[in-house]
Amino acid sequence: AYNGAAFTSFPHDSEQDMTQDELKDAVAAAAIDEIRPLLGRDIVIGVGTGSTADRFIDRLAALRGDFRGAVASSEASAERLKGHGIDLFDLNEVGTMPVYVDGADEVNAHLHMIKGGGAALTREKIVAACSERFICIADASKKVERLGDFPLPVEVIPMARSYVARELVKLGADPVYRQGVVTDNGNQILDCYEFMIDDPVAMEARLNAIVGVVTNGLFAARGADLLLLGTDQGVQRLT
Ligand code: ABF
Repeated sequence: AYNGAAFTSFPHDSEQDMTQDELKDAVAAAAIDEIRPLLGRDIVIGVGTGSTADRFIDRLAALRGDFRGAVASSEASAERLKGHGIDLFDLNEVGTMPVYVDGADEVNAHLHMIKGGGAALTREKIVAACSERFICIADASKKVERLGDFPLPVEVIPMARSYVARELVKLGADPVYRQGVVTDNGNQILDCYEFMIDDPVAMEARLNAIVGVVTNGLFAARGADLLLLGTDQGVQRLT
């Protein structure tokens, strides 16, 4: 539910709408404020993937000395973190982390998300599972009533691709093979078009049960704990 009390206004001309990039910057900055109290010399944080997460990574650089390092949810984010001199850790060395910050492709009022537009869904779901709090950062265009306008990505073992696609058709989806994309785990992606999702928790489990599916892009069983949503009126804080 929207927590109306927690709303940060932007110091900008209200006559002028902010660009999507400005909204992404605003939520990245808000996420830095949110995690600052959690940081400490022994703290490792989870860091996500995508253009919004990139802005968070760039701002994290200024806090480099205040925490131990990060676990990245993709090779791309790992490179960016490294470029800022932030130490990277293997998740197996770290255990549970206090917080994971990442973007989303769609998010609903329950803070269920569709993720994986950038093909990093499997590592994102693993890092999220190992984090006490998931902070989702997104511009207002990502907020939806019902998940599914954004094609739901499903990561599959390559030899199972056609089988999984047939199973997805039975569920009502129109799966399309994302040509030329190999995930960080060496797998392939099917994007489910025409697939509006009424019960994200049930559908996440249903898709996970298809043999050959590695991960699906529904983050509902473990959704976000906090959504920082960039709007023209300010950053909304939804829990
Ligand atoms: C990651 O990056 C993904 O799960 C999602 O697909 C994407 C969002 O990217 P952006 O912030 O560029 O819209 O969070």
